[in-house]
Amino acid sequence: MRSTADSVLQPSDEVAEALASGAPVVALESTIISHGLPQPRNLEVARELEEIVRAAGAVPATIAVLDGVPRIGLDAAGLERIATESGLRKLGQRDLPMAAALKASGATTVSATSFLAARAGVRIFATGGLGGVHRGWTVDQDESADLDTLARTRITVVCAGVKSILDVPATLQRLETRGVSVVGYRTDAFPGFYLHTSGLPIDWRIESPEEAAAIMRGQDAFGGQETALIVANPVPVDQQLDPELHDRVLAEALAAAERDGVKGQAITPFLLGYLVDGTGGASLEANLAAVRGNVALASRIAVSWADS
Ligand code: PSU
Ligand code: MN
Repeated sequence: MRSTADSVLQPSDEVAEALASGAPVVALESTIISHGLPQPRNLEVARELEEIVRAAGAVPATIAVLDGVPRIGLDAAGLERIATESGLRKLGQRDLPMAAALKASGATTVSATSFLAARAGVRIFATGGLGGVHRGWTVDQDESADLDTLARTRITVVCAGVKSILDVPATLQRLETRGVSVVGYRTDAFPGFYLHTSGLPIDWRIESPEEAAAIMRGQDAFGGQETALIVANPVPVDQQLDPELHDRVLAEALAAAERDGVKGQAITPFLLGYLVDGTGGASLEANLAAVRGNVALASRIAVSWADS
């Protein structure tokens, strides 16, 4: 028998009720918890991010696949599983049918989370930094599936730009080519993930969550291709990683990845982990500051969107 998206996705009761009544919901991804942050801090962070959403008057929907079932909103036991279970896979959008058929469990990346959130009817999503074009693309063509999904998924992603381990100018170029709208939140510069700025300009700037909601209404009104809106929200200057330390340790991390032949799905967690160790944990604090700010802003956008 054929099944539809509705019968495959499993929203939590709380998320299902919120969606049915038009209350604000914010999607949160699980790869950052399972593969992007060290244990045991990751479980505290998973809980804290949900609290930030609730404090703003919205409902958190952390997304992951458990035993083959895409969950839209996790209970306490589910959160604990994604933070502590060994052998959890990292699932992009293309992995979802296999995970479902083979009853696998895994954390969802920006691509899988955006895809599932949009299908469940969740319009706003917060993460740390997007994936993008990797340095060395000319040799191995490693471009995160995040970009392709965002080029054909109607979702608003609040992020601190793209991860600084990437080729940031090439990633911005790809977003332009693929027609993904990008706005800076109270900034004219594209954020640099761990850093307040990447040094690259953005064409559009907004000052309020209401302006983000207005752009979203505009996307729907134009009715073109179902693209995403990226709201780029920089980590505050006083909470960023020291730029010199960042540049030095990142150069070491990239050299180590090259030397060890780290590629594909493993490269992003490898580089993020190297930065945490190499900066004595300072990159972790900057990453968390960025994510917290993004979750708070996404919640305000969700509230504004629900009111509009
Ligand atoms: N943001 C963070 N930490 C992370 C990620 C994002 O602060 O670990 C994850 C996201 O899930 C993103 C993924 O989709 O890294 C990108 O992986 P890849 O480059 O293999 O597509
Ligand atoms: Mn990749």
